[in-house]
Amino acid sequence: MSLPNYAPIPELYVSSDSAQKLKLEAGNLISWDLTPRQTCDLELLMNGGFHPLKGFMGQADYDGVVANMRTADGTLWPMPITLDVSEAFADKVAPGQDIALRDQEGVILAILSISDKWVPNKAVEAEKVFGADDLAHPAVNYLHNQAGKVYLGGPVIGIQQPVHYDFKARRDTPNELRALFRKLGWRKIVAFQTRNPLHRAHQELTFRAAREAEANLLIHPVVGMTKPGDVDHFTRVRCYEAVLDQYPAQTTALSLLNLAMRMAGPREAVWHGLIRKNHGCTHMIVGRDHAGPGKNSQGKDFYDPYAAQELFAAHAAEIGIEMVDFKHMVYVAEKAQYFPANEVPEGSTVLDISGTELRRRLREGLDIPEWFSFPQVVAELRKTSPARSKQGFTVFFTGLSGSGKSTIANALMVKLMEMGGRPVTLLDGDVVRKHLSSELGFSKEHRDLNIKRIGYVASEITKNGGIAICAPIAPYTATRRAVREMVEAYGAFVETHVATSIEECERRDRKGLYKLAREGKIKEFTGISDPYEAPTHAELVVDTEGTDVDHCAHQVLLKLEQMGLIKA
Ligand code: PPS
Repeated sequence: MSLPNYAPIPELYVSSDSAQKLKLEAGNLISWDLTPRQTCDLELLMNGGFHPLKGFMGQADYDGVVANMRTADGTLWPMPITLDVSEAFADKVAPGQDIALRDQEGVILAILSISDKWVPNKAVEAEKVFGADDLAHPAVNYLHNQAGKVYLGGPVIGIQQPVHYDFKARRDTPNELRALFRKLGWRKIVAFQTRNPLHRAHQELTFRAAREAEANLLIHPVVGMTKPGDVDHFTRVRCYEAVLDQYPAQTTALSLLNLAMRMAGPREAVWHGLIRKNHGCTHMIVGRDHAGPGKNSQGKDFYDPYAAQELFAAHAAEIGIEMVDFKHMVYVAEKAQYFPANEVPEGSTVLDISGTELRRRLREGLDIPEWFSFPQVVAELRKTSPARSKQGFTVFFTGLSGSGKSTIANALMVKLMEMGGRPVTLLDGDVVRKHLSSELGFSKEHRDLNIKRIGYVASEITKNGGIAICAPIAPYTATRRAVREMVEAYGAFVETHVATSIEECERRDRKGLYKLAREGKIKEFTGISDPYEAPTHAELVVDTEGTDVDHCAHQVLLKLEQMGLIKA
């Protein structure tokens, strides 16, 4: 079981001559523009990373995988790999038809011969695959709020790999890695899957894991899609490259995997095992809470921390790869050395810094000791995560029309400008609708589009170190969450609910719109004839009834100070 298979794995690509021909012919086909996640999935389907899958799953395979982790022919495969599309697109195509799959720049990557088209039961998929139909799980949120309503399945003909301009030399297909292992004569290869920067404890544990298994080590980080809020892959790869020098020469390789993770814990661990097997590895390190999604909406862990190891162990023979247990490594001060937590000499001082503590220290610009991480890694992290008081951020006001959002936002803007230091941009509801969204109305679809545009601009401002203040109604929770995810990739998102009641807004009726809405002269009016989903997890709630604007703006400033975003 633990001998590598150097022989090439089947890919789904056609020859380059056929690819040229197909590309021309595919110009006449209906095209689907792949989402970033689908592009990741397609890349691994085509290059054999998802072997033995031959395309996006049809309904029988999907049903089997959802129900019991097996495709229709009984093959172990724990994760649905599906092509989700909108209803409008699904209406235009039918089984038996070929469609072109294009990347976001319009390049044709593959042809899908549609064999199945169906509407999945997403609640069942969430329960079975992710363990709970709970939107706090990033993949469940994706399933309900981002994925299309209809699935298409069928075999894929690969035309070309998705183009990557970054870290080209560090990306390898399964066959390229197999060839490399053969060339180097590596017979046992232990893979380390990660979505985080490596610190000294990781270096120690991977080194030990490889030594115990008498294997070489493949550091195989995911650079496709990880958990929202993770350190971006550009920074991480620079960190991995720095850590690579810490291993004995010729023992360790680094290769980037363009996988879109689902954070599905136990099922994800089995999936990662199959993917590593396809990449020629013989062992994989599975840790505590492998690919864990964080807490559920009740504040509890989604999975038992050892469930991933158990499920992997139960299927190890079938996966064809051995599991190496992750040892929790801690630093023992007296010995100036790392030890597995269960081998610490009695009476010694154990030092450890949790992920949360590390983020706090980075945020606040505090010391990160050398025993914890490598100076180059810390320097890279500091470059991309400057102290919070130097980062960009977004204050996102939400509330009914006339609740006072714009007034507070304006007051906040001038106060922040008075303080100086960072450029401030106000994206007020009305102003945005005049410039960015002049063609949009107030249907759910148009409102969502409007908010996503605001979110996009705010995330760009945040990324570039500025302050974005947004003040739309933004009535839908899922859309606000999507904006949060966009912004949090670069800085803090401070959702502020201006919680003025509908009665008070209507009483004020500054623009006379409530009256018109009551008379039916304005349709789909928020709070009257259209929904407003009040936030339940906003960073701040301000009440404008009986409080003046200045005080409300001050409350926001205090919150920003408390979050370390501004200095008093
Ligand atoms: S949304 O839902 O977030 O896209 O709305 P937003 O872009 O903030 O626009 C709200 C402003 O448009 C005016 N207006 C309406 N609001 C709600 N519902 C309907 N049907 C509507 N029609 C026009 C209204 O002046 C809102 O301004 P504010 O500043 O919120 O009072």
